[in-house]
Amino acid sequence: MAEIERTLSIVKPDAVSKGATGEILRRFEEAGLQIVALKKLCLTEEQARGFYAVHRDRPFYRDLVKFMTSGPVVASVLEGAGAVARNRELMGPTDSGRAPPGTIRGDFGTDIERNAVHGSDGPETARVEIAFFFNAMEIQAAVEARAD
Ligand code: 3AN
Repeated sequence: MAEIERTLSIVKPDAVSKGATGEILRRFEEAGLQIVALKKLCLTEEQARGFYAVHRDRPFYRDLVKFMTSGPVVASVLEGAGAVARNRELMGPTDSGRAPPGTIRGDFGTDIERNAVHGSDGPETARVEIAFFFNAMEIQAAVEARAD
């Protein structure tokens, strides 16, 4: 049995604007991933630049930041057995143009930039990315509520 992990998910502006947020969150829950924290927000340019800082020297960086600040996003912390890999399976490959039907990127994305969702690529990245969007109190409150 895989270890219980947490991962960060972002429903990106393309998927939020087409009304796919509910269906995407439903797929997480159906796959056994619990939503332990959730928020809808608009990223500032500075926040988007910071979140994608690892890509700052890539040619697509400017467009990526522009896209990620083009409308609201829905960020969540997902928890479950092998959550990082499970979420990446549900998302499908980065390029929505190549992602198979049945994956989130295949069903709701358009291309490699407008690809509907982000998901952390490993447990350590997940810790950093979760802390970028949520403070400890926001996550703890949800976990305690669930235990009642
Ligand atoms: P993933 O999100 O699947 O881990 P990364 O980390 O390689 O993929 O890329 C981060 C984000 O940068 C992607 N979700 C995508 O939106 C964007 N991106 C990656 N490669 C390209 C590219 N060649 N052109 C445009 N955008 C890209």
